[in-house]
Amino acid sequence: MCIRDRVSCYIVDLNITLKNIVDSVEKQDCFTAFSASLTAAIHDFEPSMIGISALFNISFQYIEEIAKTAKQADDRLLILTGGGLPSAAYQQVLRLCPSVDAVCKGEGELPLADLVMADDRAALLESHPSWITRIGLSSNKKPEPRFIKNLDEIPMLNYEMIDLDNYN
Ligand code: B12
Repeated sequence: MCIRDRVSCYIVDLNITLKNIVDSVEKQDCFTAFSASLTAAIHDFEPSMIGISALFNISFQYIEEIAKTAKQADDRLLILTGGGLPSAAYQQVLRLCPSVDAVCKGEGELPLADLVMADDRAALLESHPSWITRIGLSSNKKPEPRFIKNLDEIPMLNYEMIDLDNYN
């Protein structure tokens, strides 16, 4: 079975939620607004996994808040994180963000595809070289990135998943 038949995705871009707060005259706490955006999307889309992308160190404070909100909306959700920050600081993320289930080290395309296609996702997270969980951390696992050598293998982005008017 092809990955596209197995999975459907939904993007919640919290930068847009943040931009809406900044643009609005009514000042609102950003954590409250992030929680509202995310909870509405979870109830509407009913995902089985959530991936949180964190590029910069300054994003650290948001990871657990977002993960906790997601778990509160549906405690069966598998909460994943990846990006520059979790890749570099996977130990701190797993120790300090109790609502996060697993961290991906490095490029996400292949590890995420392997996870989505796995029959036993919990087992895959333990056996896969690029994923790390608290169990892996306790056994001193060192996650390794997996690179796509031929970048032309990556399909074009599906721009229909976002509203381009929100971007410049
Ligand atoms: C493009 C870029 C920018 C752009 C766009 C930033 C943006 N907001 O998107 C611009 C020019 C605006 C920018 C600005 C800044 N940047 Co900059 N930027 C980069 C750069 C060159 C590439 C990032 C990128 O888009 N890569 C391509 C994407 C596809 O890769 P990726 O995000 O890593 O995602 C892959 C994996 O990480 C993983 N992944 C990501 N998320 C997830 C989630 C899950 C669930 C999974 C499984 C996997 C996964 O899969 C993805 C695909 O393989 C990096 C250096 C680098 N080589 O990474 C620096 C970098 C991220 N920037 C950096 C910095 C410091 C900044 C600034 C703070 C600089 C400043 N003083 O103003 C500002 C911050 C602006 C802001 N608030 O956004 C630092 C961050 C350091 C740190 N430890 O925090 C970096 C690492 C450069 C460096 N070495 O100093 N930046």
